[in-house]
Amino acid sequence: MAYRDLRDWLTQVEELGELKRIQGAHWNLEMGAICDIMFREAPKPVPAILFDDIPDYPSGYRALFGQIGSMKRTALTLGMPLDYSPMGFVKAMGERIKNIKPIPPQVVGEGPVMENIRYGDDIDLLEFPAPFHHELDGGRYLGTACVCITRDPDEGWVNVGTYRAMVHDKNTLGIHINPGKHGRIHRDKYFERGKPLPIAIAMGVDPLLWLASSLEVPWEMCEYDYAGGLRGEPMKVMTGEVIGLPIPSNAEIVIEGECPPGETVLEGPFGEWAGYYANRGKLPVPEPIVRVKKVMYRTNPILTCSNPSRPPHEHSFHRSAIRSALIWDELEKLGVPDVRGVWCHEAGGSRLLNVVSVKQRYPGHAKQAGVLAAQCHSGAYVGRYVIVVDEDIDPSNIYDVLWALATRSDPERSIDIIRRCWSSSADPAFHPDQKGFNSRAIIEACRPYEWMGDLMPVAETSPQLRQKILDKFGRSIIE
Ligand SMILES: Cc1cc2nc3c(=O)[nH]c(=O)nc-3n(C[C@H](O)[C@H](O)[C@H](O)COP(=O)(O)O)c2cc1C
Ligand SMILES: [Mn+2]
Repeated sequence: MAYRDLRDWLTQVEELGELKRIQGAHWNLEMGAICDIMFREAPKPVPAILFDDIPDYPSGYRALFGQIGSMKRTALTLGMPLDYSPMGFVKAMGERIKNIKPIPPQVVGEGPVMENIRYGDDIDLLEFPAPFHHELDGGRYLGTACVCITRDPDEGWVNVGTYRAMVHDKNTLGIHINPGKHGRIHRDKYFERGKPLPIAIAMGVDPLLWLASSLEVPWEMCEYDYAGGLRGEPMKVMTGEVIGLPIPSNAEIVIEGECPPGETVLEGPFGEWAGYYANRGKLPVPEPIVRVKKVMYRTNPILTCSNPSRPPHEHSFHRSAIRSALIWDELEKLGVPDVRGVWCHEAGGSRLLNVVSVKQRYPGHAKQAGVLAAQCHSGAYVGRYVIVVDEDIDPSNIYDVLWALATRSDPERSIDIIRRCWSSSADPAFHPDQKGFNSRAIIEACRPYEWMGDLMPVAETSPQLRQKILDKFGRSIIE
């Protein structure tokens, strides 16, 4: 059943047995470390973790980590059946994306987020238990599992993107938006005119909106409309009093403010999704400031947090699964036939190591799939390797992918490099002074198309013989 807001979603997650409540963990390192340790060491599915009784904060002021960190929670968020294999989910999600009809948000006059309102001197961003996530971080982060709302000053459309925000003092944040991100292009357009960027930042939003805001939804497509399309009913928004932009009326916390051009504060370092402090290592970086003018929050707010670190981390799985579906959808829309699967491996931070499987139909088909997977919008940002495999390889099965790579490719014949592609300060393979571009390897780990009539058979038991053996000797030989 569709949920109404984060609190309703949490009730359903608890019924699924996927919510762990922890009392007394400190905002300073303990919450982040618990999340990091659990997502790498606890048996799967790792539950969402709701921290309460956080030292220095009133009981009831909670922090939620690991929100969408399992198959069931990903599917629940999207209103899909809860039990899929990874590839089964990617296929089903692909169907949803293919048929999506964006639905604009419904504007309402009020919402639960208005329960508490602060202006001016009464604002204190550390009223919320913003975590100090990892040991080498440079500060406390209010915005990680957040959504940032901006408007394009030329074209008028609204973007909702997840960009991290570090608390600088009681009413200012430093915000890190990478080049090419939609909110960054909006900000650059305001700054080019010498004008401040109006911005809202919300935490504890409908998990589906958070999911949409952190994905590569196309340019000019508002993530409110996209999330509404995925849900089949509109998101609820109010018009922000200070900035005039739509803000989620059922969020836990909403901040309105502006980024004035030319004003920066030191931001970071912050442990990032690829598993490193890649931006400038141990050093903070000057980033534009957000001056906060108004804060609204629900009574006993839940601050949603996300703790990227060495993978697998809390959002590895859902980002791999959903980005795989997005890339697959784009390949089909670009006219690539017979794509049989896509998987963005968690070990690559769900971006750096992507595998596409195709049933080769013509010479050059595999290369076309690989190059487009590396450059379509969902795959273009900080990719590195795209491995193309045949249809008998499950791209999410890393052993089979490595088998195909080791046995069906020859480096000289099979690897092409595309230079000067869209990278990021988060690309750990580049020195801080050399960030910006990276290259891509397209690796054809398929059997060469020209051999198709003359394939070397795979040395494995046929399905028919396998069945006979299992019938005769019982499944106990494999279970
Ligand atoms: C937890 C989390 C934190 C993120 N932090 C940032 C960030 O600080 N800066 C950034 O540019 N992208 C960040 N991203 C990635 C963007 O949210 C993602 O690329 C999204 O597509 C951006 O929206 P846009 O396409 O509308 O720009 C983060 C994603 C997640 C899941
Ligand atoms: Mn966008």
